[in-house]
Amino acid sequence: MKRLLIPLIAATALGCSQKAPEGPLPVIPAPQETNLTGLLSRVDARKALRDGEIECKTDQALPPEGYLLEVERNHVRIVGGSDAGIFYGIQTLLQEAENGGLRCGTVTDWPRYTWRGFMLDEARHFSGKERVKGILDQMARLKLNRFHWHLTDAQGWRIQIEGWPLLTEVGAVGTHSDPEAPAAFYTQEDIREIVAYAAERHIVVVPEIDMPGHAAAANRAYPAFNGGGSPTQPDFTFNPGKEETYAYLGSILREVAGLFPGPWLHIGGDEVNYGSEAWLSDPDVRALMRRERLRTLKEVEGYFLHRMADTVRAVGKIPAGWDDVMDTGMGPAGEVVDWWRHDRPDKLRRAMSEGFNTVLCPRKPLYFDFVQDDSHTVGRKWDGFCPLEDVYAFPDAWYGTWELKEGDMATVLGIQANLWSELTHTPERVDFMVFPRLMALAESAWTLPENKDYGSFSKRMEAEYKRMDDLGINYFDDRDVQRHPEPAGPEIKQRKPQDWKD
Ligand code: TNX
Repeated sequence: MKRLLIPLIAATALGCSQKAPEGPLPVIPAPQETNLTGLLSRVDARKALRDGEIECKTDQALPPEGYLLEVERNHVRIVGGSDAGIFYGIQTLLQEAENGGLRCGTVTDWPRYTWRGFMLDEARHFSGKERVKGILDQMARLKLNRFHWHLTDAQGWRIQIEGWPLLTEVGAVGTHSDPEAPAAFYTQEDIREIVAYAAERHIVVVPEIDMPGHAAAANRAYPAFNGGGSPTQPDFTFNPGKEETYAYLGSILREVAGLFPGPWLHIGGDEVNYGSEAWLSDPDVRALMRRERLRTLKEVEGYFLHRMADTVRAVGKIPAGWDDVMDTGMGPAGEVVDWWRHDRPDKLRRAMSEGFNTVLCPRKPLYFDFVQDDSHTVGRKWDGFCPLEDVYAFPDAWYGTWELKEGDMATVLGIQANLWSELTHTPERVDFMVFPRLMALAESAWTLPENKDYGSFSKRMEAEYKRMDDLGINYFDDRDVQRHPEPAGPEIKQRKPQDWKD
């Protein structure tokens, strides 16, 4: 039996009041089952908060991330299905303590989904180590457990690769709003620090090295592997016709794999057609097409992605990619696809019928670069946007639109929100787009649909708003849209050619 000292909370001398307070347990995400019998007196709670000890143990009969939390007169006990389960039990206890005191009774809890993710794009604008740690703190508290880190794109390459130093010396220069912004990137030491910080919070970091498209920053550094682009997306692709490209990218992926202990390595694979037409006039690609009998650009893309997925497996990782990879003949060999094209439910149906491990992250409602209120002007709106309520209602409210039922969704691993950072150039803007939607995401990812209730969520959010006020988080206040005005977007110095118009 493990004993865990938690300076904040104690089990000694607990006395329960007669009656449990009305209303739901003040915790986000809402736990699955509670049986509450009373509330600790303020004095006892304060004493408990001063010098306590909690009994913690694991029991493998519980779901791995599940836990049982018992608060009795003189005792607090957490049984977790694993250390992660114990950690989540502690998160519940800490939130209770913050929000009105410890309840006596039991909480029996486990997650709906094993993949509860948030993606941060650091290529378009760089957030940096301290901000990322802050996001990981918020995620952990909300029981989110996957941090998808979009580290490379046309606007910047943000991860040091020892074998290819120009990737950061040259490729890390610039942002979406300022192509001349000084180089900003993570050293390998920074990466190790962040990965360890995440692991302490039971968060797995999923690195993404986007290929063969979205590669212009790398191509600025090493033009030898440039596969060309289009007038609006210059130098967009890696060159799939050159054998050297595979060796180059293979050595990058090997270094990346060594930095991230988690099982997944994401190789992007999105929107390749924005630049792949250039391949038709490239002699090396044409030779490849003849040699391998590839008739179309899609087939070239598939050839490239199959080889890179093999490389990912060879370095000991599970390949992950955006749902576009399914169009190139990639089959479900255990890899993960992120379904993002909300207007293509056929792709989701296909992923389900073919048995792809799928993460649901459709633009609507899970792209946090879309605005969350009609009055907002900085961020995407496409025949609608991504309000808090929609994030909360996800995914169940969409099953009808997708023509799918819960029973069809056996290979859904979970859900994820993505913050693309073209227009989030400051911490204030990141906060404004992420909160309070991150709380709704967490409840949608953790809590079973029968235990979700938007009215209860809104009540429990009151404490969250207070806490965010104390922390100085610049959230969007959906109760009073004037309260935190929308921060201005970036001034785009030299707008780079790109795919989006709004
Ligand atoms: C599409 S989603 C992209 C990103 C953009 C985003 C903006 C995806 C796999 N690719 O490159 O930043 O739209 O919403």
